[in-house]
Amino acid sequence: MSLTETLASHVRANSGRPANASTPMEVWQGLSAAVVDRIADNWHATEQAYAKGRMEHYFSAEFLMGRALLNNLSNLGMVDEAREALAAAGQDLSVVLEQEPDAALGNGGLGRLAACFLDSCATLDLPVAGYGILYRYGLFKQLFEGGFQTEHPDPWMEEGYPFVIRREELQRVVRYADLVVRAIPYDLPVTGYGTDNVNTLRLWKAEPMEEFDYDAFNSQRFTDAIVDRERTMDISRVLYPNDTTFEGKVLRVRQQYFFCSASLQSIIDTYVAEHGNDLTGFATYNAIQLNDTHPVLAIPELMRLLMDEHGLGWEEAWKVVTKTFAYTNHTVLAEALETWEMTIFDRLFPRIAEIVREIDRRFRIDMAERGLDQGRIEYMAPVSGNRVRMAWIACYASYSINGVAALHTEIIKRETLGEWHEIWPERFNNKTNGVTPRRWLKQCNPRLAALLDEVTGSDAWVTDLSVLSQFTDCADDAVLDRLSQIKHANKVDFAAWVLQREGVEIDPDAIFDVQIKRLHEYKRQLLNALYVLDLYFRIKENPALDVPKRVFIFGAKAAPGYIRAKGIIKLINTIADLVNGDEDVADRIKVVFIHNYNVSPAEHIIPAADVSEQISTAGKEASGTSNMKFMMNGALTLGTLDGANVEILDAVGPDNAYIFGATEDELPELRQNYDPRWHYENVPGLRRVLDALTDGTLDDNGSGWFHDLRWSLLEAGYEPADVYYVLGDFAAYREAKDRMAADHADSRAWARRAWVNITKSGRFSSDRTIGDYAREVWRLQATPIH
Ligand code: 26Q
Repeated sequence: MSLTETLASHVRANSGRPANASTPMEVWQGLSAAVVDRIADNWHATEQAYAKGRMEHYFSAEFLMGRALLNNLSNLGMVDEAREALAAAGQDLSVVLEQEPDAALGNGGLGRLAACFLDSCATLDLPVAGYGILYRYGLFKQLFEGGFQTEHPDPWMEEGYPFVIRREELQRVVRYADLVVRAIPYDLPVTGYGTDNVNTLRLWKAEPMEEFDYDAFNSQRFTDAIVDRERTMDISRVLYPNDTTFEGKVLRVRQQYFFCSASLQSIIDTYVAEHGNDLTGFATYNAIQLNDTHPVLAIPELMRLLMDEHGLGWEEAWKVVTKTFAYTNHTVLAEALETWEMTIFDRLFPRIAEIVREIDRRFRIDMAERGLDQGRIEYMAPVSGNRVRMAWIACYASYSINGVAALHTEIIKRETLGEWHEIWPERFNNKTNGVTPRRWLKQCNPRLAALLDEVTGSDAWVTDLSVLSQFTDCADDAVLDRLSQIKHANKVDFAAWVLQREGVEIDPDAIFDVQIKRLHEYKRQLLNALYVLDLYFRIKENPALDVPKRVFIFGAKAAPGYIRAKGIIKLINTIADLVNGDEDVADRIKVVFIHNYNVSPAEHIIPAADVSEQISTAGKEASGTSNMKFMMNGALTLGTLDGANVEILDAVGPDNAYIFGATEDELPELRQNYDPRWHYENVPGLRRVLDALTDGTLDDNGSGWFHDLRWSLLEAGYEPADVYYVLGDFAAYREAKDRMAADHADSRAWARRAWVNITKSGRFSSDRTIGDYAREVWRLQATPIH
């Protein structure tokens, strides 16, 4: 059947009207249903084919998927067909696509990485499934009220979401000491580019065992009838919005156990159906990747299922477990490490608590036999001081432990997980992150994609981005001028989008300087803000100052409880008001804070960027992934030697990136004698901007937050001041950023550097990353269904 026909019938079924009389939202629903219709048979065939062989299961509390429709149309080669089918019904594809809500089931980098990985696994025909939670509310919606962030619920699938299929027949029961719940799987199809395989993301929803407790109701206990039902629904109600500081909330650990237990039961069922009841061969057919420590409860839970439900002894079960799990670490921040109070485990799942204690007991014996001293054993023990340490359990039970960029892996080997590396160096490996070139180049930047097709003579780059490196040197002036025109056209589109969305007018001829990522002190949005304020004062002081036109673009959500991060948001909004409202600088600088930054806004912002801000304190950003997206779209990096920036610099060479600031190996010594006050008094511009925080120039509406920001940099009480070295790096940052802006005037030379970045971005494709995981960690074979 033609798409025009299936589309018409799906829209009709959905709206009760013909397509030309339906709303764009109804047409989005109908077209999405038509896509699922188109892939259904292949999806089923893929599920069957994978069940027979070895599979990898990607366990993650977060999948930041963004929108699905364009991605699926593009992967299936259906974009033109869809555009025509809609046109025939008087509907515009781009309008319809903008109806779709983002599936924001993640906070930031870790969740989006999981989504890019799923795309690459499907594209590479790899037997991989994702497992997580179907949060009813994704990451909060961010609004600004008087420059302050406010948070609002995101009921993203309330109007219906055609890409998710409830698998009633595959439901499982998850038991807590105080609550027994049903876990219902909702499957999302994951298409790949140019393949018939359709992989699966399985998201679990918690539902009450019985829709309603009639006993309680009949005996007049009306609230009791509702309470347990609500307690159950709470489990998959909302994504926790903090991404850097651990918070030991009972509901959070309930969520973790919920999806781990349900997913393992589902995997075991498939194993039993194919290979019978003897689970000793489980690890031959299954491997599980733990996306950080959030799913580490899967380790004791698999022990429980193997021993209590499938009759294995401890040693047998442990042998299976230690051949099954692989662990990815995403952070070196101490405050992010998950440790849970043992009493919470005792109260929620006593059998898991018992198994964790037994893991701990055997660990201590094992280590004593290896000759480790008591202090060292206590430091590494899975349970200590009545707390369960999830990272230590992961290290002890996993056959592979990896970091997410070369520098990050060296740091975890040396510091964060140093003790484990000493005992098991062979478990450690690096897997530098990547991003999918389908979403982050082909779909979001069709103009550049067309140029790449033309220059390379085919679209092979879409599934093998490394081919671009053969074309680094073949860009003549004609190609470079085309590249400049493409960037300009993208900036025109983006300016219209910003005007409509934020009410701010920006000039596409200005340099677009962008920092988009979660708000955290270590990411140093404050350093960027101080630069903008300093530049403003420089222009005010000397109106004749010869500086190129600039637009400073920010996008960031702060965790709702992270007050200092919220202070930085308020500060940037206040600087934006000051700068944008001042006639003296109006045609020189503008500041835009894009509210509610998410995957879809990123797809508008990144293709229009000239400068990619990657300015974290060296050693703190595990990898970063927006740095890769910008590079692919021809923005130049302004960054520190941190995370994957190191490898980006290595790929493009020092002439094609702007690197500044203290390095990770210099910082310990620099910190010894660090005196932020000295910088305040001696570094040009610093005193003026820091004083502006508190002298009435900038108004924090009585919150005291600007005072706190200044204090954190200069005094900070008992703590050392300015732990993220903002003032220490200010002069180097200002120099590099000024130089970069001046360099932009030579548009040919700039375009050449952009071209180098684009063509050298191959190793930052998630296809490369996933190829490495599949070969070196998962030992997986491609399994094409046709
Ligand atoms: C933990 C416990 C309780 C509640 C929340 C959390 C939690 C949730 C999310 C802790 C951490 C996260 C997310 C971390 C994250 O996104 N890390 C980023 O991962 C990227 C992919 O590897 C890297 O590129 C970034 O450098 C890293 O910051």
